[in-house]
Amino acid sequence: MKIGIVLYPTFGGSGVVATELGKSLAKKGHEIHFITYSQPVRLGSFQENIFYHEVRVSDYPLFDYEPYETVLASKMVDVVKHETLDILHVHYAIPHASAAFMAREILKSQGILIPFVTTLHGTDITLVGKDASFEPVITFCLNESDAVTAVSESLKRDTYEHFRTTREIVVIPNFVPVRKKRNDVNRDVRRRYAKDDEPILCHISNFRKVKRVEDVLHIFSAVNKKIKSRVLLVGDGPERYRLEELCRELNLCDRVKFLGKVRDTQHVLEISDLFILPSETESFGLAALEAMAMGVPVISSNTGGIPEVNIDRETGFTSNVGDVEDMAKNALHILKDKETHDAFRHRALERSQLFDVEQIVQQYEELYLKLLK
Ligand code: GMT
Repeated sequence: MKIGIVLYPTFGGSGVVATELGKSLAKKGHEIHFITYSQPVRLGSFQENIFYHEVRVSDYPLFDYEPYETVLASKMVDVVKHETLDILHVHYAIPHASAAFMAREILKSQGILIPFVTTLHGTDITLVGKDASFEPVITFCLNESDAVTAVSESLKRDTYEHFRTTREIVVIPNFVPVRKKRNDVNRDVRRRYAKDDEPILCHISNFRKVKRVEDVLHIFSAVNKKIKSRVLLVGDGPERYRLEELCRELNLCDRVKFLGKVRDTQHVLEISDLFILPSETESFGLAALEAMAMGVPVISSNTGGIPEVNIDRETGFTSNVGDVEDMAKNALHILKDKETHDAFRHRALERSQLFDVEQIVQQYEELYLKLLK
């Protein structure tokens, strides 16, 4: 098949999922055309069957806001026509599904029929979706998509709760490349961040308020009082300055490392002992799944789709949002001895295998084929 994938190209989970999906489909022989405004972060170097079409919005002096959605729709029309695509798969309802709707209708008027699949990732539904001004557009796009998928059961429920749609929503969870066993830890690399007997806690996000990264520091502070440890914070975003301030207030600067944005997070996870995800809301929690796939147990909140990924007392622990005391207690429980830690590591790795990229990508393939029939 020739598949157009429209995505946000950033470090965010939806961009990662869309890019990894395209890469896997390309390896299976499909021709993949990424359509977005800059090179997707996880795309990497030259790969067979992969093409990237950049959407360029000119700076018109007349407009206060660049008409990205319109330019994107025109680009989709162009790529579908000239690359003879079979299907479009857009990640995020706004503005990608509305642009896809426009493109599909333009193409229809020219005698070209192409279906589009919309995948919901969360923020469009749970946060932006609650902003009433977007509701009519999102509802319309859901109803007009040829198929709608959501990355968790929780997101599917939220969508039905907030939007007046009767459209069937198929849950296709996010995925990871799975491993049978943990990668060997590069001791030299690890020693740059911690002594051998100091556990490394890790958090990866875009440092938005919804991620509650301050909680990570409070949890770490409590853990560090009992077991001398370190924390690696990966990512960047609006909360970064506040977090740096908090480190100073808690007197933890020498134990907290801000690594900034990291493209290939698996190397950080390789040397980590515990992953912390205390989010206010999370439709899935891809970062937690990526940690589990590296054999890193997860301490998380129990919100949204996280409990579909991180199983309480099995692959880590889940607590109420904001209950940093409970999260710290649970972290200490996992780290209390090697045997307990290894058991959690093992179960985290094992559970991640249910989200095997090979199997999940096949579900998308089957969905495309069904629509093309
Ligand atoms: O979490 C973010 O801020 C990024 C956001 C995105 O759109 O890239 O992530 C959403 O999609 C991910 C991939 O499906 C999910 O794993 C995240 O849970 C979801 N984020 C939220 O729901 C807040």
